Amino acid sequence: MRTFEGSLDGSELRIGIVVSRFNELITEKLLSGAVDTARECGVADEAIDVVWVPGAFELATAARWLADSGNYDAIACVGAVIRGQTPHFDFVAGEAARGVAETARDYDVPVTFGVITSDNLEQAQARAGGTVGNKGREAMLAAIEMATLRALVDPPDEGASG
Ligand code: INI
Repeated sequence: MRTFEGSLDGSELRIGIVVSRFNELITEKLLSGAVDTARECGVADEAIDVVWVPGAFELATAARWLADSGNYDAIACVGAVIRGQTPHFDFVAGEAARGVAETARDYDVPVTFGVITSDNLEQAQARAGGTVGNKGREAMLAAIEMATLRALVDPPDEGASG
């Protein structure tokens, strides 16, 4: 039996972060959580690219562009959809989740979901570096673990003769 598990060593990784501007007071905290975590894990500053989009609905579109470039080992998406602010909550939150999941599947690059979906601003604050952690940090930890896991189970063809 063989067991594979990724690590939190980001020193060899190139990371993309897509962050939405809607609810920026929250999303800037998610971005900080993601960037601080990447640095803690050893990702070089010049290996971190941050891309801003208007809202959570647009996260997956930009994530696809980054995945398509082939320049990233993992992509973390962060955003905040707050129910009280829109009757479209379910559509925006649902499409954001679906789009991110489809991107991960279509491009074979880990794309993680650091999007807060909450009923109100207080709940969002609690998940953006408050009492319930930081979803941006969680998304970055998952991105790094998945990228390092991939390197174990699906390593590049280095040294293959041909
Ligand atoms: N986008 C968010 O990221 N969070 C929200 O809470 C939100 N609300 O409340 O509507 C929101 N809407 C904008 C949406 O993501 C798109 O940017 C917009 O519909 C244009 O496509």
